[in-house]
Amino acid sequence: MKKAFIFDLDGVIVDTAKYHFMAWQNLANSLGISFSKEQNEQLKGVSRVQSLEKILDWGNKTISEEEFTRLLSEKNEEYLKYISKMDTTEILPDVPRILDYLISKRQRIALGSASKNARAILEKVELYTKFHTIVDGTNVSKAKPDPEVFLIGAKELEASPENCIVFEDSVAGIQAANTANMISIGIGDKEVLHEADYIFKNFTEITEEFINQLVKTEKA
Ligand code: B16
Ligand code: MG
Repeated sequence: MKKAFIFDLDGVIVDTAKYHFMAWQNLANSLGISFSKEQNEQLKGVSRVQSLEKILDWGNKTISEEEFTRLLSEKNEEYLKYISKMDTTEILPDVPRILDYLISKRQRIALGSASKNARAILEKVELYTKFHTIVDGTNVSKAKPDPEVFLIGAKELEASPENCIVFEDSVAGIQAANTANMISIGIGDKEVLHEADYIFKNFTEITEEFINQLVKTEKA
């Protein structure tokens, strides 16, 4: 029974939401649209294109296709400037402990992220080599809550969906894992992520015993 452990990136491995926020806020302000931290929450796990669509919608703004493409690349350029300064100190608590424990137990590990910058971020925080496969925004055509990103990860790790365990911080990501019939583990607020099979505030709460139990369990 081959297991696969699939990790989301933003909000699970690193907190890049703050950088997305700064870049989207500058873009929104340049268009005369106000953009709050609460609205940024709604962009977690959402693709770049859909994020801009939402911001324009909130500001009641219509723009040309050309302008849309230009704004997308402007936002990404600013975001890339922020992530170019990232280092290992930005890894969320106990993520390396869990990854190293899984590796010591010969478990297979995938990244399942909506971000097209996932590979660059993993390189910056020196975690790239911990993953057997990386599925990101460059590999998928359908965004979470569609399960495509996790199903590709499962296929690449040769595990059936019921033998996959997904770590996610977004509601859309938990729904994607559940739709795929995978075990979903919410990282964050239990009120927000109540649809998950298990919920933890962060990885410091996850014990080796719990991981051992996951290695043995199959989704009913
Ligand atoms: P990019 P995840 C997501 O990452 C972010 O949560 C979301 O806010 C962002 O818009 C999306 O990646 C696309 O990112 O602009 O870098 O392609 O949580 O799926 O790891
Ligand atoms: Mg996320």
